[in-house]
Amino acid sequence: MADEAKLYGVGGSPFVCRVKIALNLKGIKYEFIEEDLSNKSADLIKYNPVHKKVPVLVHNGTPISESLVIVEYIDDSWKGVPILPRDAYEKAQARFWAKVVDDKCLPALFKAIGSHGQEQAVAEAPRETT
Ligand SMILES: N[C@@H](CCC(=O)N[C@@H](CS)C(=O)NCC(=O)O)C(=O)O
Repeated sequence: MADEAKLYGVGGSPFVCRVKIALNLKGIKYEFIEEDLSNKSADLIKYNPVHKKVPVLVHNGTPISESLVIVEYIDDSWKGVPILPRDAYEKAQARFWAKVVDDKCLPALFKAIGSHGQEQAVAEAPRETT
């Protein structure tokens, strides 16, 4: 049976983009289904009932949610260019830095982009982390 892959996403999302890069690195053909996040589809809610967020990859009818989980799933399920290191320590490091990006970098970026005036100046200013 040929693999069927569908990606539910939106344009401009770094989380969706991450999954598209993984799919492209592996050379996987997939159907992209554009979601309207102000009017989420019944499929999105069915496939990701916990968070109701994109991206969701549906592989042969089975849904996988959360971009980093999806990237690992793609790496484990398809041969070709490896995405994550095979060495356990190096893989742990890669997961650590991916989590830093999600927990620290992206929220700061979204705040800087989504605010104005003084709030934006504060969000953009470099600061010490403790
Ligand atoms: N931790 C999630 C974040 C996904 C996420 O925040 N997706 C946004 C689009 S960029 C979304 O679906 N938002 C809809 C909502 O919050 O209701 C992941 O890595 O997949």
